[in-house]
Amino acid sequence: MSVKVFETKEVQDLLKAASNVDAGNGNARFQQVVFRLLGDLFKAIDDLDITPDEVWAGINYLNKLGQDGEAALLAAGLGLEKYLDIRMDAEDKAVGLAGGTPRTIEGPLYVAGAPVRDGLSKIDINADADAGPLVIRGTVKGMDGKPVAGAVVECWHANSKGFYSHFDPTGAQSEFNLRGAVKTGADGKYEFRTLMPVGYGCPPHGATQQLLNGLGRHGNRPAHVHFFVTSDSHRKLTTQFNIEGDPLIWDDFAYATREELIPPVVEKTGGAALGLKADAYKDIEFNFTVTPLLQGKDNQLVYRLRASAEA
Ligand code: MBD
Ligand code: FE
Repeated sequence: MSVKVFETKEVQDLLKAASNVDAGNGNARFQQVVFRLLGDLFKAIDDLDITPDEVWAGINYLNKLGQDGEAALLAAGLGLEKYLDIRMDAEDKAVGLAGGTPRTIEGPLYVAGAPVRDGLSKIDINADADAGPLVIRGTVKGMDGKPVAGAVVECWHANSKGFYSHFDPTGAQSEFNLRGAVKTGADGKYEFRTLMPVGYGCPPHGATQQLLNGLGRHGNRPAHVHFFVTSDSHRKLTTQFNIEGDPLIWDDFAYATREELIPPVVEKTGGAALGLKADAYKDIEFNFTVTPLLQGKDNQLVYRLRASAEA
C-alpha cells in the first residue's frame, strides 16, 4: 500500500517546525540545510514507500557508524568526497584555473604534526619485512613552470599490510611512521625515502564494509600515496598518486584514481648508498604544479576535523 503524505500541510508544517526555518533565531544557514535534507528524506520515504523497519535499520546503522568512528570513511566510499572534488574542479574551470596537478580526495587517515625537514625526509621508521624500498621525489612548480621555494610537501601512506600509523589496529607502527613533511629550497625539490605501500581495505566488521556488502561492493583501494602541498604563494593542493600496475587502480572504492596521477615506477640500483634497506629500489618521480591564490585567497582550503599528534 502506497500512501502519499509529503505534500500535505501537516507534513510541510512538521518539516518547518522541526528545522525551525524562518524562525528568526538559530543559524539560518543550518536551518536551510536541515530543512532541505530532512525534506528530501521525508519525500524519499513517501516515494519509495520506505517501511518503518527500514527506517529503524537506518537509524541503528548511524549508531554503529558513529561507534566505529567511520563516518568519514563512509563519505569516501559513497563517493561524497569525490563529489566535492568534482565540484571544486568545476569551480576552478569556471574561473579559468586549469593546468595544475589534479586534486584528489584527502581521505580520513591524515595526521597533522609530522616533523618538517628541508628537502629530504626518510619516513620509514619501523622495519617492514614485506616492503621494499621506495624513493618518491620531484619538484614543486608554479603554473609558469618555475620551482616554488618554501613549499611544504606532506606525504602519508600505508605499510605492507595496508595499515596507516596512528590508525593501525595491530598497534605495530610508531607515530608518524610513513608520514613526513619536506620543505623545498630554491630548486623546489622534495624527496621521501620510504617503503612501498599496499592498498587499503575497510575494516571487515565495520559499518562502512557492512553497507558496502549490502550494495554488493568491495571496500578496497589500490596502493597509493597521499600529499598536501602548501605554500604562502599558492593554493593548497590535496592529491594522491597510485602505484602503477595495482589491479584496483580503476576499481577504487573511494573513486580517487585519475589518469594524471599514475606515475611510472622505475627500478633502480644504488639504494645502499642512499641508506635504503636494499640496493635495488623503486623510484617514482612526481612533480607538482600548484595554482595561484585567487584574489589573494586560497579557495581550496578545506576545514575538517583531523587527527594530530606530536612527533
Ligand atoms: C584510505 O587510505 C584512503 O585514502 C581513503 C580515501 C579511504 C580509506 C582509506
Ligand atoms: Fe589512503
